[in-house]
Amino acid sequence: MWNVVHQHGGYTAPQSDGLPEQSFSPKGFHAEGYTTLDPRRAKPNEAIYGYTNHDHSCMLWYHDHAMGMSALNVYAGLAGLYLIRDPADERLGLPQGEFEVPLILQDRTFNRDGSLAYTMVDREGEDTPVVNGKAYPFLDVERRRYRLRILNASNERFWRLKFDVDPRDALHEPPLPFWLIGTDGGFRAPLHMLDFLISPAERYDLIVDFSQVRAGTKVRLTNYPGTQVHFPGVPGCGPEIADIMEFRVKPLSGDRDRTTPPEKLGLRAVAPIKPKPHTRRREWVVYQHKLFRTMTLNAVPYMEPSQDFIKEGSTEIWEYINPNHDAHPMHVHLVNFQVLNRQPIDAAHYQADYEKWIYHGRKPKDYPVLANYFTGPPIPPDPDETQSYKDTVKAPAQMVTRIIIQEFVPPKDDIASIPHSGAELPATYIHHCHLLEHEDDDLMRPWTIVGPDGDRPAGSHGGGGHSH
Ligand SMILES: [Cu+2]
Repeated sequence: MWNVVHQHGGYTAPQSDGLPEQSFSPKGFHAEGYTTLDPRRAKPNEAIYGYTNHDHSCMLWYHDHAMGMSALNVYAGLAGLYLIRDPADERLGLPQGEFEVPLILQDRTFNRDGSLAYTMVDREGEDTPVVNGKAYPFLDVERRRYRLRILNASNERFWRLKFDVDPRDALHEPPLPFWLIGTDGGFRAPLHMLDFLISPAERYDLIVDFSQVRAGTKVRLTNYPGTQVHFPGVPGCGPEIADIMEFRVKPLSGDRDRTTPPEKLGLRAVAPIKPKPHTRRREWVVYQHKLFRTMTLNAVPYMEPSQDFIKEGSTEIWEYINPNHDAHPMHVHLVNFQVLNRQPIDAAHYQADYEKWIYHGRKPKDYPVLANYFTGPPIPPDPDETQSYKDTVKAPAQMVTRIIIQEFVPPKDDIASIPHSGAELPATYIHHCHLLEHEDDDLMRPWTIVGPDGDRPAGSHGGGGHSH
């Protein structure tokens, strides 16, 4: 199978980012955009990439990003975690070693012989929860605090997760609250929670205190009843999954728990990025073609060259306009961002007028003015999204979702003294829906960071500058 690896959440130069057009095959065939560092050392069926890593701790992941087949490749298993550590974190008093547990959540369907079935071809959807590659697993835990680092690596499934305890085993009410201490981009101020909605590609870093239940308790990680594959709840995209995994609580072995209680962790609140009156807004319409049902951003196919040129160092507000009936998790390469707000729109009218604009030759005067379609005031982000850095955001149905991205700057230094491993301008990256079948469908577009001398790289015309 053709494939290419993308480090999700990484601060990476374009030539190492694993864009779809950089795909290559086991036999050494290369897509037109194939790149490798140190070409003399790479075999034809290899690519050498350089990752800068961040200067702070966070949980990234890597997965296949091949042109038109990332859904199949990830389903088959091409996904894994990539942890960045900061020595300063040692002093926080977090659960470590066997008490820090990564959990990769996916949904799968199995044939009778145990082999993987890929049902999305028929849009049936997967029926079995798989954690770290195991269906319905269990984990023995002690009566102490654990750090659970959760990634939703499902192709399409949203989960609303909670910890369930039989009321007879509960010592308190509610029995097992937990604290959110980090998201996609790293730590945040601890937030007390009872459940949370996680879309594909999002990460939640949790502290769960199993000393709050008796030994012998079976704590179940479950999906909130009624949570459909596609949030908020359009049935028909796959069976509901209730139970995911079980934690079997045992007595403390050895030392008492010396980790810091979550509310006393020295984690500072992330300062909000404040938009200024002149901060540039950029609209991205999640557009589904009314006849063919294919999906694009701004009704432009992925392979059309970049039309969005962003001055290096600038701050922008991106508005994901979603007139559809379900949510899309939008992922931006290279940058971390903050969720600004969401605002409901008259989706039917917006969609109709947007189509009018397309079918009447995309004249600027026909382009729907977003402000004319608001049906209510902006809504602040959910508590688990505020004051944290994200690389993936839920763009709910019939809403505009606004994110603010500060300082578009690619990593320019060469990595490990390898020539041409740093970014050069113009630097083209992508953003896309992280429902993998949507990404493959075409809900993905390039965008380009350019130097200070203008909107477009020199010599480009009519939206050129898509660097290969
Ligand atoms: Cu989508």
